[in-house]
Amino acid sequence: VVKAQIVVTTWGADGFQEATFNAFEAYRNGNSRMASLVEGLSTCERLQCDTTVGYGGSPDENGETTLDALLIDGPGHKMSGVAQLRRVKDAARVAWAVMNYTEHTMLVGEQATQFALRMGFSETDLTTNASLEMLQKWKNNNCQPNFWTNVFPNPKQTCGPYHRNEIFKTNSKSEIVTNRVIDRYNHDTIGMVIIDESGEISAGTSTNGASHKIPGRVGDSSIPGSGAYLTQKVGGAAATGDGDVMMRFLPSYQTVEFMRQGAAPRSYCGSQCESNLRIPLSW
Ligand code: SD4
Repeated sequence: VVKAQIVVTTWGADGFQEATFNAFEAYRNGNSRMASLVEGLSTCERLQCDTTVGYGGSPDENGETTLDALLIDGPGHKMSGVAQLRRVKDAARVAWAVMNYTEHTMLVGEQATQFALRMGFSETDLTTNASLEMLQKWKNNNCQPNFWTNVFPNPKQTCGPYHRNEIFKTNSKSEIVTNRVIDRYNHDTIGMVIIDESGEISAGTSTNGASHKIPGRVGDSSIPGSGAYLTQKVGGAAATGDGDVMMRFLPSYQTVEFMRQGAAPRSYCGSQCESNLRIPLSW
């Protein structure tokens, strides 16, 4: 572990840099590592980084935006998260309240919202004109009646990319995935790792998850070991991408574990690294 004040964040544009800067400034101004991490993640939630963090992005099939966040603090291996948080903008701060005011590690869905409201967070609609537009565009492109049968999706047979059904086979996620190149424009989410001058680490994530997901879906970002992980005196990692695949392999945990065994941090970061060592994402 490097002993210095370091803030590392996923991505470099659309608010992510401000998030990094704000976290660093918060720490330099005397705030705790965790407070600084939360400040960084909250910056992205406020700025709706890439529309993939915070309100007004990645609408589910019903058009609702929900939020996932995870926090990990090195000393004591403290951890807390929220998943599918509804109608509250501050996912990272709610996750922090879970850490500070409960003995639990994760709260989900409507009950996470009720907890947040009891803690004094305000309730607000996470839908925006932009997210409604995303929903409409997707419906126009994908939810047309089937060409052969002229059947429009019914409740049992919907057109979303995350359903496996016969009629709307061509919308299946696997086809979308194989047809697309993964680059910075189609996966995002903020993941942040902070290391302080004594080598202590905090890490966390915040996201509004996958677009057009089936309501109720929990992604990788709030799952310990998947969205982020750290081991004191070894290092931290955070991951973004196709959460439905990633969460099956705990890539952040695996990366830190490889580092614990002596691998260089860049060794296991994936196809865009120089190294050909990869986290196995298939079995
Ligand atoms: C998820 N990994 O929910 C997150 C979000 C993401 O591109 O990175 N989307 O699957």
